[in-house]
Amino acid sequence: MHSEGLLDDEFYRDFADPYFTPRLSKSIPNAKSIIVVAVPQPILRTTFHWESRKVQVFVPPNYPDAHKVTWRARHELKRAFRPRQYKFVRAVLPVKLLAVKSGLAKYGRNNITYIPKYGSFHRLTAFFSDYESPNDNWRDKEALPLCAKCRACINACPTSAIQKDRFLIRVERCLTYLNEKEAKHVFPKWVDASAHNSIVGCMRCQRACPYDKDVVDWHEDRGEFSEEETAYLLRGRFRGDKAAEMQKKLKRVGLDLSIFPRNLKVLLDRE
Ligand code: B12
Ligand code: SF4
Ligand code: SF4
Repeated sequence: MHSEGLLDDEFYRDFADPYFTPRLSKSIPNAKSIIVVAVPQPILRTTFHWESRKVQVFVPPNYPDAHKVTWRARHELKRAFRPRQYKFVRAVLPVKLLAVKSGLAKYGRNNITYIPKYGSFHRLTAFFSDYESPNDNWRDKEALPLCAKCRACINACPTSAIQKDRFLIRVERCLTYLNEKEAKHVFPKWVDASAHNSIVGCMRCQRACPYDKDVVDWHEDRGEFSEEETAYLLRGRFRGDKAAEMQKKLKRVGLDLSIFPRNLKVLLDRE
């Protein structure tokens, strides 16, 4: 895709290694299968106290508990195969593509994957295993049936990253691509202030999708930041013990100091 000019150069440079360069883990040279697991996850809602107000912000599914999800998936796999004992070694691979080509999920036009019941509200994780599957379900990429006629995500996308004339999104326009970068990268002028809707990432295309209608309000309240902590995050210049302590607190809600103060500032300005 990159050699055909379909993928932005900077995006390709940043993500090619490790995600698009599959390598077999050295700890399992005799791997026979790749097992992909989808773990349902809600949106997190976290609170910042600012100027005597409580400002609630969203953290999309997927950002919190990454290690916990992998740990839980491995635990469930081990349990499912008992009394036989197989290895499950985490595989760093393009997991949406694997989930779709193995029949676990389908692609939406927004390029996110969907599973029954939980829609796009899931985290994907993959493992190399020495278990040899008797079945081979490998298939072509498949889109959700409604995508043939629906345009909801195209209309909802605040940066025109999802386009009518191609299935592959314009990643370099995706708000998530821009707001996951370190805070020293300012948002381009063409990003409207009203586009920002989550403290990191973006929920617009998922919220608009009919396949997410049963889960769209599924959220968990987690984390609260005092006026003093909010002021600290808005100041920037994070160093020493205070920064380490704050990093730990942010991790619990799936966040990281690197996106502050930029991402919080745009949400508070909007308020
Ligand atoms: C790089 C990356 C990003 C980049 C680029 C996203 C992208 N679309 O490529 C950025 C930073 C922008 C990003 C954003 C987000 N990401 Co991200 N990201 C990844 C990562 C590391 C690799 C994805 C990848 O392989 N991209 C390369 C492109 C080329 O592959 P692709 O998106 O699968 O594209 C396919 C389709 O276009 C399809 N296709 C092309 N033409 C056609 C035609 C037809 C008919 C069909 C059916 C298909 C089809 O083929 C392409 C692949 O061959 C994965 C983790 C991992 N290890 O895989 C997480 C991952 C994909 N991200 C994830 C999430 C949740 C997100 C966000 C939703 C977060 C958020 N709420 O803000 C957004 C969604 C943005 C979007 N609309 O895609 C989850 C997805 C879970 C899910 N339910 O799908 C993943 C899997 C992380 C995880 N472990 O769960 N992400
Ligand atoms: S909003 Fe519509 S077009 Fe977009 S992924 Fe969902 S069903 Fe497909
Ligand atoms: S995550 Fe947001 S910016 Fe990216 S494609 Fe979806 S709606 Fe557009």
